[in-house]
Amino acid sequence: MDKYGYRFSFGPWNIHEGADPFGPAVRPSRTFADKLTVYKELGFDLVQLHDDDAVPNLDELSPAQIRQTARTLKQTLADLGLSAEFVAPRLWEHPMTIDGAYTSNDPQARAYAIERSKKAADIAQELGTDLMVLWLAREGTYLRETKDAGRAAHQLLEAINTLLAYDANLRIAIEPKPNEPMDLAYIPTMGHALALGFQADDPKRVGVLMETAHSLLAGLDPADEISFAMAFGKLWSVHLNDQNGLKFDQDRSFGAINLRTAFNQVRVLDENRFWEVGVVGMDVKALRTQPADLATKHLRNSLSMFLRLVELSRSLDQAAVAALIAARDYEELDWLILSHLIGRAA
Ligand code: 3MF
Ligand code: MG
Repeated sequence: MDKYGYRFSFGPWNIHEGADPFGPAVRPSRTFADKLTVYKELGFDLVQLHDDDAVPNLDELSPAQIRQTARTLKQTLADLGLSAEFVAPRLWEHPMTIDGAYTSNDPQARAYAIERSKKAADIAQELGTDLMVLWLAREGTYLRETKDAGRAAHQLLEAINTLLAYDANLRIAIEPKPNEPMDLAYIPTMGHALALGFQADDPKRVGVLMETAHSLLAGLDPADEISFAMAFGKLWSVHLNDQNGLKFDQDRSFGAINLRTAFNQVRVLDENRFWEVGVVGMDVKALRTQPADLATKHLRNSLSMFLRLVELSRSLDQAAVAALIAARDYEELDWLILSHLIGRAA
């Protein structure tokens, strides 16, 4: 925990080999165990996990074996002073999920997705976290005519209700994203995710995770997405990162591209006391050019940027801001904020 009470997390996928669609890995793989050793060094206390990060090859294991492996991991994490923030079912790599999971046209694929998600819930329970994150990767279409978006909404709702009934303590945070890997994703924004959650059988247990890059790809302001979810007590996690315009999902270090947007995300998180309700997750990737022994600096940079922006948010001259708002002198307010961000007097 930092001096402001925030706790930080990232996932093992955030230390990666640098492969992209046009080239292979450029850094050697680090084992999961090895990755776990860097968390504390970098100031992180919690680990975000896909179900198969926690329990490799879970499709080949019995429910009892899955639970046993998860229990062992819980101890491994505890020995390092770490705990799990959430478990996310990985519903986008298995052949059964090629054309969607909960919204696949194939009933067998839909059944696979539900069974797999139940296993993820078991893993979360064994790891001592009640939070499941649903990134709905392949729930969408490459071709609009292939699925019915209304039917898909009901299929997604049904899947969420099934999971809520399966585990009475489970909370589900939907992580919206408008595209990639699909051309058009269902549940592209916070608004879609919240609407779905409010329709669930137990709406209190459905919330959201806001990822900066995903909001930017949807053409939305990440700070407003945060505020909208927090207005209803629904923001349970974040994936802070950054994104340079409308292209592939870049997962750049937090604040590296849109510094003022980063400031505003931190400002609204801090004003709404996010440290009391959730963990600050970073979903960032090192640049492909980064040498292997220096390939955790994106995590360090993102966490340090968050803390520096908390400092800037709290040291903003609130009386001056209020006076400029009252005078409707927004140009002067613009200058005040920019000067504050670059550390100069207005
Ligand atoms: C994709 C993502 C994912 C999710 C992760 C946990 C691999 O754009 O952001 O990262 O964050 O699956 O939900
Ligand atoms: Mg993410």
